[in-house]
Amino acid sequence: MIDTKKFYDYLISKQLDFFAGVPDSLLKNLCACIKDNSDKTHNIITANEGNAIALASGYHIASGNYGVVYMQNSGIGNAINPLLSLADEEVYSIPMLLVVGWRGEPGVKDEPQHIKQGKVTIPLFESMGIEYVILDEDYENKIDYCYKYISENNKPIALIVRKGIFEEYKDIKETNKYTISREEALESIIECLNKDDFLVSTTGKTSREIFEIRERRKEKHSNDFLTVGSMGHTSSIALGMSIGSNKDIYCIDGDGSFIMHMGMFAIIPQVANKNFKYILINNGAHESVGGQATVGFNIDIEKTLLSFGFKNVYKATTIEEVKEYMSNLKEEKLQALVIYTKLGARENLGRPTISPKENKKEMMKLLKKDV
Ligand SMILES: Cc1ncc(C[n+]2csc(CCOP(=O)(O)OP(=O)(O)O)c2C)c(N)n1
Repeated sequence: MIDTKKFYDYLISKQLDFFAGVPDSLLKNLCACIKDNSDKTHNIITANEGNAIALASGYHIASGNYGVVYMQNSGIGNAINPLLSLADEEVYSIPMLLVVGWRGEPGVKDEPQHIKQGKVTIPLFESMGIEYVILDEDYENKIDYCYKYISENNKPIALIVRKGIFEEYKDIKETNKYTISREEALESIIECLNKDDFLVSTTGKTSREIFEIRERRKEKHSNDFLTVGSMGHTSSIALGMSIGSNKDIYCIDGDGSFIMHMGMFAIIPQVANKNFKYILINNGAHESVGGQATVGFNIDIEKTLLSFGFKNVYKATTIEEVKEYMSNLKEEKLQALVIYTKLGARENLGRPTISPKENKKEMMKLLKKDV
């Protein structure tokens, strides 16, 4: 294993001191260490991974220094456009170090949404013509190699990070002022739903908690589309479903996911039918991958949604408020509910035991029958 602080210090000793990216559970300790030791202009958690590539590019253009962009391999998709049309050697040729968490590495057990991404991670870099190095204990040599490569070739390079390689950095327990947990909020949302309402929930622990709540309530899962991957796209999936069906579709999003592709919220009110219901669980963090902050508490999400064209936006901080506003959401107009929750989840939280394909199949059967 690698001492996380020593790894960070070695990057700094090479003047690799400008960090940007979206956090990942495999990079949890590294992200905590960067946060603990860098100031906020030198560690920028971006809305999505493409933003981070562009940010590191601008920083390089202005300073001549090299940025470090961290991401989960799920984020490569968001990064491809600026990697190929901005940083690529056939365009502006911009050097930077990519630090990429390798979920779904072949041979390592992982969740369904990571399997294909894990398999194609290396081939994706190969086909983009991006050199890569797999990180191991000999990190000084690996960083030296990357540094030499980017400075000599003016190109990005990827440092691929396997599961469990970074040692535990001191566990910084983030807190906020809210009192209800995400799971409690989800439980009361589900209590308020009618039997023929459908929900689409975001990636991470939200969907895992919903799965377990349904198990506890001895209810089936076929009304819930548990979006296991595709971060930031939950609202678009729900919008598509609300157009394709006359059922009420409740989208349950997270603040990190909302911010990742917020542009879609300018589109939703232009086209959404009254059966699209939006609920955002705002804990101000990417809680599922280690609790790294989002700007969820720095921006006025309620006003933002109103300015995009939502008719009513409610803010709930207690279970009583969640229940009250859930009944308002049933009214036939475009409305949203933003629920503010504390951080944290149960230690023993499980994972859905039905496959995504099975989940989709059951849901489609049900929707078809009810049309
Ligand atoms: C494109 C992409 N980037 C990063 C990730 C890793 N990831 C999974 S869940 C998550 C955090 C989601 O945060 P939020 O929507 O606020 O929900 P919370 O975890 O706080 O409930 C991240 C960054 C991912 N799955 N996909």
